[in-house]
Amino acid sequence: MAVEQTLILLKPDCVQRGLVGKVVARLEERGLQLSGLKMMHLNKAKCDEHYAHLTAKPFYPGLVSFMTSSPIVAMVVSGPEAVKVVRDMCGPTNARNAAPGTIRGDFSLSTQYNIIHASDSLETAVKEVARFFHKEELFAWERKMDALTAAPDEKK
Ligand code: IDP
Ligand code: MG
Repeated sequence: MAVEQTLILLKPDCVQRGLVGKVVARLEERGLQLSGLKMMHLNKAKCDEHYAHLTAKPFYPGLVSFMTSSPIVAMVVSGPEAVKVVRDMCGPTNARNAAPGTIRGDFSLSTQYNIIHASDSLETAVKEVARFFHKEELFAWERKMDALTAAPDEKK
């Protein structure tokens, strides 16, 4: 099982509602390792690049205003199959369909204001990590508790 990195954005609703700590805690408690974390203000150009697959959608102008309305927190976490693990922790896009226990299912009632972005595949994750983080902002560090987060063959 490969150790992967995935990109997470805690959206303006998450920051405005004071939920950053709770969401970061869930990721840490699951055993994912923080590799990078910073606050930033998205601009339209970055939003267009990040959501290129959605620019033609009728809701896109609203999505840009939302995502650029106030700061976000960008994070990279790593762990075995981190891309799928984090997507599963988020739940589906429409938070009303998200199961209790997922981040969207516990903290949101909205399709647009759904708290969190997470990369949807390993290929996307590689691009998204590079889109939001410079190499020197990412940290490969030895975490002492790693002997207990997964068996050795799950972290190759
Ligand atoms: P994802 O965040 O679950 O990967 P995407 O389809 O990639 O979902 O959409 C990106 C973001 O665009 C969503 O998280 C949400 O904020 C917004 N969005 C997606 N679909 C809709 C919609 O139908 N109405 C309003 N906003 C939407
Ligand atoms: Mg997506």
